[in-house]
Amino acid sequence: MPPTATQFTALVSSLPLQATQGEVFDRIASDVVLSSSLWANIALAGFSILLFVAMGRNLQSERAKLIWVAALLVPLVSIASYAGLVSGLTVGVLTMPPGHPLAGQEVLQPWGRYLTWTFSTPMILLALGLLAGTDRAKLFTAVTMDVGMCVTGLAAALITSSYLLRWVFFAISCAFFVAVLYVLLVEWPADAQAAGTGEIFGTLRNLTVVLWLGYPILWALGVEGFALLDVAVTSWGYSALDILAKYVFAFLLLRWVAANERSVGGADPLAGTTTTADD
Ligand code: RET
Repeated sequence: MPPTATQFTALVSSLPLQATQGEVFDRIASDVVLSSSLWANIALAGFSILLFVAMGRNLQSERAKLIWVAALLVPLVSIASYAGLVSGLTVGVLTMPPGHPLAGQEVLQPWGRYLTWTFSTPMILLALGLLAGTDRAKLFTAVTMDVGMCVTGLAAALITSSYLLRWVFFAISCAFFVAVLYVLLVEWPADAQAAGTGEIFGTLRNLTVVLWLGYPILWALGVEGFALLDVAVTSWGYSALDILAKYVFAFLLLRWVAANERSVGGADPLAGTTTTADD
């Protein structure tokens, strides 16, 4: 017997990602804490784009320009990311699996965040790697491990079939993250020292490592993991981390590059420290 209209509505609304965009949009708009966490970033990303364009307009060397474009792409990706979230396009409604603290309940899942990190975080690493004067192999390692971290983090957030598998993907994502941390903490400091950018690299590396560690912690404490924090608070947590890890990071980087262009100017931006020292 085909389902009645009421049964059908109940069935559809219990399926993940099946709430209409309009419904999700209304739910976000009616939650002041949640929507302000998104709009604050749209405003800051817009401001950062204008500021960064102005800061980089006089750069001459190829490496400095590459760092600038990478830094500029961070708020550009961000504004698109947050516009996607606020519109409801990249926010789903998930029913959590048995075992999860909110098992059987429908929760809003702003999965677009994880998707767009796949594009923004490689830009942060590209800028840092260029600043450190690293080579292609290490840059490739950092960026691919980082993309692995974001994509498996997205999987962890979207799995509704098994609570265990959410954590399995969380662990896989953490393993990728360890590789990124290794490059940041072990490989690049030595490169930056050799390239003469050790001090600023050290500052930005510390900022990055400390803030990036906040993301998996928030995932574990938020609705995705142990659900100790609600959706709006989790969203503000990510937004606050984003403000520091993206706009403040990129601002400090660009300010330094604009004032010290000679220190980062090499003919081949990805030649590694040995070659660029001879340029
Ligand atoms: C997830 C959950 C799974 C485990 C790990 C994570 C790490 C995320 C990080 C995100 C950084 C994002 C930034 C965005 C700026 O645009 C995916 C939360 C390790 C480190 C800096």
